[in-house]
Amino acid sequence: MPEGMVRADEAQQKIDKECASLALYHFKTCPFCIKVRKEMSRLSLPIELRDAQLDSSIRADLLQGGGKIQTPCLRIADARGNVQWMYESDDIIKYLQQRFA
Ligand SMILES: N[C@@H](CCC(=O)N[C@@H](CS)C(=O)NCC(=O)O)C(=O)O
Repeated sequence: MPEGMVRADEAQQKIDKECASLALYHFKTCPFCIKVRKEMSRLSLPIELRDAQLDSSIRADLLQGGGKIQTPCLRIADARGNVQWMYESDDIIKYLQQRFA
């Protein structure tokens, strides 16, 4: 994994808080997921990882919320509790870069 970017403590704490409303549904060995996880590491984003391959309840959440079993999928919740399910590794990477880079 690439070494993550270093931010001032306060800036990183703000990012950590924002990342608490995100979760990445992934398969450990999926190359598209690896690409996204690398970018998360590069940007030092502590986003919760949910293994949709091995954990059947996480798999069920993904199917019910996102509509299909495909990873990676980023679950994005906003302050009002609205939830967006973002598929496609390139779209997820673009989103993370635009929001956090
Ligand atoms: N174009 C998608 C491809 C994602 C993809 O094909 N993921 C595979 C895993 S590597 C998948 O979820 N397959 C469905 C399955 O295995 O049930 C992306 O870039 O995210």
